[in-house]
Amino acid sequence: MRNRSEPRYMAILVAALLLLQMAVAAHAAVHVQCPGDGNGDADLLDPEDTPDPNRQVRCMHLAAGDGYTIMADGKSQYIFGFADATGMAPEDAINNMQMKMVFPAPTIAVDEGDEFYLTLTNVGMVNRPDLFDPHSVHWHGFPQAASVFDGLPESSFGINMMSSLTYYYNVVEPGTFMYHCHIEAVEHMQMGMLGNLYVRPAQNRLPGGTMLGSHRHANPDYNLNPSLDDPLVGHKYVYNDGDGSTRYDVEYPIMMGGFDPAFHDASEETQPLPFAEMKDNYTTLNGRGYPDTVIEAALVNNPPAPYEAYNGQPMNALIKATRPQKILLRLINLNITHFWTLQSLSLPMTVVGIDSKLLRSATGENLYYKTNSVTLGGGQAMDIIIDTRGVPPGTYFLHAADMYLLSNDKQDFGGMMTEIRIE
Ligand SMILES: [Cu+2]
Repeated sequence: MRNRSEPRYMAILVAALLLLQMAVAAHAAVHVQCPGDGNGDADLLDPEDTPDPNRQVRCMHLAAGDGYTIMADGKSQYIFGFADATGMAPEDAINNMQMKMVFPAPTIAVDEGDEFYLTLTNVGMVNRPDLFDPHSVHWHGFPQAASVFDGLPESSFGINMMSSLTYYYNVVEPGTFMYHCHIEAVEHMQMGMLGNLYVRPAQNRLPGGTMLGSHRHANPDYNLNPSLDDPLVGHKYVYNDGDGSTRYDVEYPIMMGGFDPAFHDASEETQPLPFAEMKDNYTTLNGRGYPDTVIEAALVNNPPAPYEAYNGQPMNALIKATRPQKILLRLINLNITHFWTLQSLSLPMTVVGIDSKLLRSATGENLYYKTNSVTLGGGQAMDIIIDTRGVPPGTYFLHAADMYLLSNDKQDFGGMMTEIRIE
């Protein structure tokens, strides 16, 4: 019997591997899979698109790579992240999206019953060409039936630089979830690969007039034409509650988090990364410290030359309502260093869901509770309703209970705080 480690066999093996690698490299390209999409831009509203009217198909194209944010004290912060490439020709995505990542990642909002095709393109780390990190998308807390699309490096794969993959989600469950890159998770999550994600329930799409217990559901556009039903028109609920008790008027996804400036600086300057010393001295809501949380416009970053400035933080954390509206806060913590406690001292919050589940006992009683503070660990989610009936108009604050967190690194008065403005 021949010894397989003979030099001749090794040479053949190496040659075969090289050939295989070349073949893979030749095919590495951006390919958007989206049924009915005529031009590959993951947007189904173009004239050449032919979406199947019998399927609830929704598509999105995300890019992954690096970029910059600006902290509330003016510090420029290097990040890894995601950005929205939907609507872009696939062949343009890499060039257009390099050094354009945003924080938090683009919010993903889908409906129960959707078939969601999410293309992820890894455009590479422009500022760290020594890194050849793959990226992935992991929907935290979501019952993903196909482990290959779950983004875990142990049971799935990462997307290599200059290539793409389309994840498929059969959106079977409503709730407030979150997503992040799962490759080298501690590093890539601290660096900013985190996003809000939620699924609206099928109950939103019932015909108007349907009785949910004693609650009469309203859905005017469905009653006009079921095929044009917009899940955002008519009554909206957090879950399929069957009794209308989770109905809300306006919704705000809010991500609690933080950045460790020493870790980000070390990553930008190619230093050993201080994992065990990680300390998030910038505390944020939707990626901003107060008072940036209440600026409605996108924040323009200030990256070092030769990079060009862009809107690195399009999302704010300002919460607005007109009485008697009910406000839904879809609160998540995707932070890897802290439990956070958020307080709303003047406005009672009703918790109706925890960790993507309606808060209900096994025998069907609502276990909702009123509170002025909530504490979430990393990976936890809460659905909170604030009822503005009878509330005096004004500006209220939602902020970290730990007072030392109300700072932007060395700058006092800021950090994890936002305003709830009620008219
Ligand atoms: Cu990553």
